[in-house]
Amino acid sequence: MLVTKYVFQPHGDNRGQLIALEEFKDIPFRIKRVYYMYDTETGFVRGKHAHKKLEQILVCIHGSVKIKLDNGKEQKIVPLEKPYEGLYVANNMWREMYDFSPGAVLLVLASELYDEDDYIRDYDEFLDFVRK
Ligand code: T46
Repeated sequence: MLVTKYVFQPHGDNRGQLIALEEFKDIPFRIKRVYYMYDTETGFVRGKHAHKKLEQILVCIHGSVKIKLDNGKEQKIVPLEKPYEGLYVANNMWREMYDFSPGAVLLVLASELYDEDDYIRDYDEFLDFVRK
């Protein structure tokens, strides 16, 4: 299973670092939505679903988190712990986010607006969907 991690270019100087993300340049799709999660306690698992159409880039801009990706055939665990790294998550991919460090902030750049109909929240339904 191919895992695509982007390494973004920091614009650093003696004041610190700055990362800018532009659609179709740094991000391979039009960014229609940005959301982020914080205050997720270690021990909780988020996600546990797939999307039929949505593509995303996940960036842990503070702290660390682990992402489990599952395409129905293979699984990979990808640690995100650098604010300049972005994990591409394609459609038809089951994802789980866990092991959030205290204070972790996970930023998500999404190719679509929020649409509950795009979610597959049942794992067996996901397996049927990807095997069709
Ligand atoms: C994903 C992973 C990485 C909204 O109202 N608008 C939004 O854009 C989003 C993302 C969520 N919500 C509401 C829906 C729920 O009532 O926020 C609540 C929490 O959402 P959810 O339980 O889906 O959050 P996660 O962390 O399990 O999953 C989220 C995204 O939903 C999902 O698309 O890929 O992050």
